[in-house]
Amino acid sequence: MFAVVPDPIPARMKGLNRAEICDANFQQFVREWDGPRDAAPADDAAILAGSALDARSFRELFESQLISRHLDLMARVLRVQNKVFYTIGSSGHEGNAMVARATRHTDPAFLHYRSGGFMAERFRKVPGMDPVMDSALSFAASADDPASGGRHKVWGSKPLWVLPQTSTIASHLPKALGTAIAVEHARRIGHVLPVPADSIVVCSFGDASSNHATAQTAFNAAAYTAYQKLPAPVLFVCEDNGIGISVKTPEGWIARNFAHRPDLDYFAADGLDLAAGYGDVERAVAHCRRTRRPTFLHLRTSRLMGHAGTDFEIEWRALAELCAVEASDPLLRSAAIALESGLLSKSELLELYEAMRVRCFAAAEDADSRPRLTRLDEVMAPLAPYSPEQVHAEATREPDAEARIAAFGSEAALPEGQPPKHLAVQINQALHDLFAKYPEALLFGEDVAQKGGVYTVTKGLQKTFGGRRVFNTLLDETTILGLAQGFANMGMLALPEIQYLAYFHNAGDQIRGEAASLQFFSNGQYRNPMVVRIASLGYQRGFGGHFHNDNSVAALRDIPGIVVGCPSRGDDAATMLRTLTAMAKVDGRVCLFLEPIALYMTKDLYAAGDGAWSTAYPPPDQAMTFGEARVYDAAATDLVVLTFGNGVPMSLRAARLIEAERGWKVRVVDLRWLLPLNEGEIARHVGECARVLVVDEGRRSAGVGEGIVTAIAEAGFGDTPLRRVVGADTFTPLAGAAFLVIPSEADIVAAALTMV
Ligand SMILES: Cc1ncc(C[n+]2csc(CCOP(=O)(O)OP(=O)(O)O)c2C)c(N)n1
Ligand SMILES: [Mg+2]
Repeated sequence: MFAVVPDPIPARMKGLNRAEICDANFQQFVREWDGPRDAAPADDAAILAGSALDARSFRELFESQLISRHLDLMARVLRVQNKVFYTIGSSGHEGNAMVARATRHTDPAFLHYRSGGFMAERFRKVPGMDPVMDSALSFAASADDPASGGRHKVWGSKPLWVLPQTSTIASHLPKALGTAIAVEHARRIGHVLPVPADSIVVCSFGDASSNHATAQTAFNAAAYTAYQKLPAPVLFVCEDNGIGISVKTPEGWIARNFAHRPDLDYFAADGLDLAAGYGDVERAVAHCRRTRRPTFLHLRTSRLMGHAGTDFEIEWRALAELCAVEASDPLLRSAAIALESGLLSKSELLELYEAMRVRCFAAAEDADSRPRLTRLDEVMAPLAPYSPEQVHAEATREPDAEARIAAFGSEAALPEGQPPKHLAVQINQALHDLFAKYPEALLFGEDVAQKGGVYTVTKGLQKTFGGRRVFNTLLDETTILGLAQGFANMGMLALPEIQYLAYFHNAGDQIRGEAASLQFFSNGQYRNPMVVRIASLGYQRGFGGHFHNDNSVAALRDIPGIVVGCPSRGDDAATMLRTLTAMAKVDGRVCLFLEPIALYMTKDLYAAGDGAWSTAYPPPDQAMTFGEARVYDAAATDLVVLTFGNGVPMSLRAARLIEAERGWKVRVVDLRWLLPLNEGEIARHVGECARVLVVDEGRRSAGVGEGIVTAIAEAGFGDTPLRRVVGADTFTPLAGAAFLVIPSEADIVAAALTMV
């Protein structure tokens, strides 16, 4: 408590607008200050006796605090004039500037939304940058905003290594940990990092957020790493203001929960008092950098002016309590330090305060006059870049011949010289090829290493390429996808495996909210390229149940910006993997590769032993064009079946029966690319054929089939006879009953025969 709450509380402090009250409190506090004053310290002398902070550092930190505070005050005023579009502020958290001062601008940072002080301080580290103007542009959602190009108010900066963060609570902790692990992992595979090798990763969040499952899994994974004596130099900064929106964190809970966690080294610092707190912040940072261990910095803060501009605390919180929080304002403490140390006089202090107000308002008015995003194509420009020529060139670029021979064991063992093979083998071979091509490729997930995955698809990779490039993770999909983002942030090629599609959904926010959004919210400045392999879909015989036969492609279909590919045979898998990897490398795309489990071992198509679903391995100079379908019997025009995955071999078999029954020539189109759907290709086939059948093994609602039908209708083919064969809107049961809920060959034939 830096100011005493007057009793009784004067009328001025009962006001509705707490921003105005904090503002007035500061001025009154300075005017009424009558404490002792020292002679001003030299720049490099301690600001106060016993403090680890020198006078120059204090002066700069205090200025960073003032920048942050006046940006908040400005936002509250200009929001109502529609000049600013964001009012979640940093007031009470300005002490986080100390963390920025004690770290480097090349220490990657993933920040809490109350990081105005941190940002203002980090801006000092690169000459010529203006924290006030840059922040004002972001508050104003101007297209000139250097962080996100006006897409969102984020704390982000390319030159300052602040990766922009959306405000899904705790969702950034796994990728922060992943980035810290990646900083250390680079050395082990000879990868050149974009930041110094002794960098640490800063990750801040609130006290309430620390309870989130995503946060807890990151703490656990960090400790799990450190327990094995593996480095994970992440500095978790918990900015504890004692509350989350309106729910108080139980007094003492953060210390209780974190002070004694094994392998998460706990430090506490007073974020409300620069003179007292700085030494502790420095110690935590130095510990993290030196020991490379996950470090937890518990930073005391307070929350002023409500959760956001829309939060009228006075309506739900006792006035005395509110005034007590406001009395703990860290700027009052900084003012006291400045006065007590003799660094500033009262009038100098008030002048400084007012000058910063003027600067922030001027910047905001300037920002308001700058262009905003006014066209959809501008908004979406960084979301899903695609450079067809470069992708093609990259996808067909052959790996070094020697590296291939080493990967496959001998020239004679090169897969293109082998007899036709099924899907699982060819994915395995394609992965060997990708590893030969990209020394920075890493494959990781549950059981992928020695065992080679549940279906042995990655078998032999670890043996060939070593445990540094192919490794098991702990059992947590959120961490797997956080690691993928971390490796990608540090320039490596992440090939995470998710054991089953159901378990992707378990951690989907890491892709939906985080990885897929990075290029969008950073205006294309940051990217986290990856190819996520996921064992997917139903139709497994003798191994079933819902979770091993998950067919919810629907849950992926509305994730903006990602690419979802699903091959149905081995050669397509190889060429598609090359294209996805090239899209990741060239355009930074986040790609999902759905592997139909039930087709992994399928060798035959029409009859046992016909080998018709085994294919020759495409040499490494071949790749699939993004969006291109595979068409079976392109000359057929009586009926077209639009399908993917397990639907492809089923439809091919059904086609024979339909032809026998009706005499129709049937065209089967394997769409292969499920997101985005190639609507032009769909329309072309429908336009050329008399009837259309959509076979979608996913559920009826929201599945790929709905997208196909919409594309057909929108292309103007609403009159073409159409049937849809889809899964039921149910969970998948065990054993034979599983086949009741998904389309069968008989269903496909029956649907076709209902058409005239
Ligand atoms: C996953 C998720 N759940 C809920 C929210 C809504 N929400 C936004 S901020 C917040 C409280 C966070 O409190 P704390 O972590 O203590 O941070 P503070 O705002 O106090 O700095 C909540 C519940 C969210 N953004 N994300
Ligand atoms: Mg809080």
